[in-house]
Parts: sequence; structure tokens; C-alpha cells
Amino acid sequence: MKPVSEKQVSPRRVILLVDVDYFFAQCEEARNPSLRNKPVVVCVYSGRNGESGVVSTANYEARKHGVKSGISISLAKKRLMNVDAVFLPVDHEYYNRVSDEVMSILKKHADIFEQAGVDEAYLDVSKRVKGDFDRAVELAKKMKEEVKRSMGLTCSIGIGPNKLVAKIAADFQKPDGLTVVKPEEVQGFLSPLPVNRLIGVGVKTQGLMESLGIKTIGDLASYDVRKLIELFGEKLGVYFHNASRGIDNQPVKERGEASSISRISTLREDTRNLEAILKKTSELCDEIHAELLRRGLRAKQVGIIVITKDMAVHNRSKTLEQPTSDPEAIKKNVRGLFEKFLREPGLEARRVGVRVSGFVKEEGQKQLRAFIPS
Ligand code: DCP
Ligand code: CA
Ligand code: CA
Repeated sequence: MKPVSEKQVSPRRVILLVDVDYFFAQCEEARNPSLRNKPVVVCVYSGRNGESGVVSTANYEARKHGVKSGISISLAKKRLMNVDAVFLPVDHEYYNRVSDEVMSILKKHADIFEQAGVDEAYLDVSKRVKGDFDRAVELAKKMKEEVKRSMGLTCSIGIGPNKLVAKIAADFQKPDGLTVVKPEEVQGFLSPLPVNRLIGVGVKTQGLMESLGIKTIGDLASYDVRKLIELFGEKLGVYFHNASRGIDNQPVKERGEASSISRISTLREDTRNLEAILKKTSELCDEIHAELLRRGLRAKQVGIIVITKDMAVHNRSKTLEQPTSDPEAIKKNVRGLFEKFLREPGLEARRVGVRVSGFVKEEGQKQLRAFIPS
């Protein structure tokens, strides 16, 4: 038994916020590289006519022309009138799949992982970097490379002593940014930034603060907290006071279980050779097996994902008689699904994946876990 005091020493917190750059538009570029270097505008068409609707997001090329989330499609078209721009409708199903893959890459590098949106997540890495911010920078670089290599996407990462600072740091340099703010640098980093960088300071609050002479986070930090409470009430006043000083104790929290686990990988070359495909999916099955074990789950459905040359996505799945977490059982079913799939003529796989779903908790897992020190 280790002495209690040694066990209780926990490293200082090191929190990352990873946010994918111009997410929907970058997803479009990833599946159609000819879009790169052109302004790309992803649109939510309201359906009434070709012009009505709003811009969901735009790549940085389009942003140079003043096109951004929330403006009308007709205004975007006007701003890009004389440019060779591309307007595309949103494809949420595709973005969600990309999101799942990005999240499963990031998750591997966290002690505690919290997805905070379709394209962003908080990672508590305190333990694995032993509270060391330089090691966290190395880890962040590795993650950026991995997301770039396997998904073709850039992201921006903020590193700080808490979620609040990590989030603001991630937005600080975009796209493809990496910003680290060590505990002793927090006040210097936040002070010159405009108050609206803080969550909860919208247009109205910003206007009110400005009338009080509060423009920057530094102004807010030196403003009398009692006056803030008078103006905004106890809860919000105290929040603004703490936030402006970079104080935030919210833990990174794992969300509820995802309803499926999937892994996808690119083949060395486009192929319809069963053994070449199974060699790749066998690795993916092992990764899925590890994730099932980690989460104490067994799966009732096993599926395959095949992305063909033309980027079309094919899904096939099968329900098992018994839920399983056994890698050999998963591999056997994956083989069966591919054998059947490849009977369809002409299809050449470019990327292949495995998905399991229909989870049941491994029996006795909870009680067992309680005795394993984490
Ligand atoms: N989104 C949307 N409408 C908005 C804001 C966002 O449909 N008003 C969607 C499209 C974005 C995605 O959510 O791609 C992620 O939003 P972000 O705020 O992270 O913005 P982006 O990823 O597009 O750009 P950035 O590079 O600034 O992160
Ligand atoms: Ca983003
Ligand atoms: Ca985001």
C-alpha cells in the first residue's frame, strides 16, 4: 500500500480545447480537394427559392470577402459576385461521421474527454503530462498531425489551466493554431482581449459594460466586484469577476455513452481484394475491442463502412445472436459482411471501417471497477 499522502498528490490541471477549423466547409474540401483555394460557402437553404437561407459556415478564403456564419445567402452571393466561389448545401450526415472519427482520435489522448460540440472537445491531460505544459504542447502537436494525416483536417488547440482559458486560447490563433497559456501567463493573456471573448458577454452586456468604461477583460478584472453584483446580480456578477481573472473550476466531464463506436482507415490503394481489406479492418477491430473493454460494453450489432473511389459511403451491418466484445467474433462478422459486399461487382474500396452498436453493459463491470484504482 502506498502512503496516503503520495497517492493524493494530483498534478496541476492542464486542459486542452480542440476545435476544428471552418468545420463544415473543411469537410467539403476534404472530400473534394479541388475546392481548396476557392471560397467555399456551406448553406442552409430554406427551400423557397435558390437564394433564401443563411450561411452555415465558410472557409477562410470566403471569409476574406466578409462571408461568415449567419449572414444571408443572398448577401454572401453579393459579396462573392466577381469571384469563382462554390456554394454547397449542408450535409449533416457526412459532417457527423467526420466528427465521430475526429473525436475518436482525440479521445485516445485524454485522461478525461468531453465533447463540447460537433467540432470541439475539452481534454483533461493533467495526469498524462504530469502537470507539465511543455509536454502538453508536444501532445497537442501530435494530435494536430494525427488529425491532419488521417482526416485531412486542420484544427486549432488552446492549452490552459482550465476550460475557460483553453477555449479563449483556441480562438486566439486560427486556423491551424496552437496557443498555450501557462498559469502565470493567464492574466497577461486575458487582460488586453475585448470582454466579449468571455462566454456570457453578448452584444447587450458588452454595450452596458462599455458604458461603464469596461472594454477589455483587464478592465473587468479591476472593476469593483460589489458593483458588478449590483448591476448583474450575485451569480453573474461573481462569474464575470472570476472569469476576467481566468478563474474557472469546472471539471472536464465525460458525456453519456455514444451509441456506436466506429473506426475508419484509408487503404494503401483502392482495392476489392478481400485479404487486403481484412488486414486493415483487423487492426480497426482490435482498436474497437480495446474501446469496448475500456467502457465495459458489449455490442449487439457489427457493421462495415466502405467508402468507394467516388466518395460514396456504403454501410452494411448485422445483428448478432449474442452481444460480444470478443475481437475474433467481431472479425469473423466483418469478414462475412465484406465477402457479401464484394459480391457486388465493380466496387473498389478506398477507405474501410468497422462500426459496432447496440451496447449492453458488461455484467459485473461496475462492481469490479470500483476496486480498480484509476
Ligand atoms: N455553425 C452553423 N451556424 C453558426 C455557427 C456554426 O451552422 N452560426 C456550424 C458550422 C460550423 C460548425 O457549426 O462549421 C462549427 O462552428 P464553429 O463556431 O466552430 O465555426 P467553424 O468551425 O465554421 O469556424 P472556425 O474556424 O472559426 O472554428
Ligand atoms: Ca470550428
Ligand atoms: Ca466549434
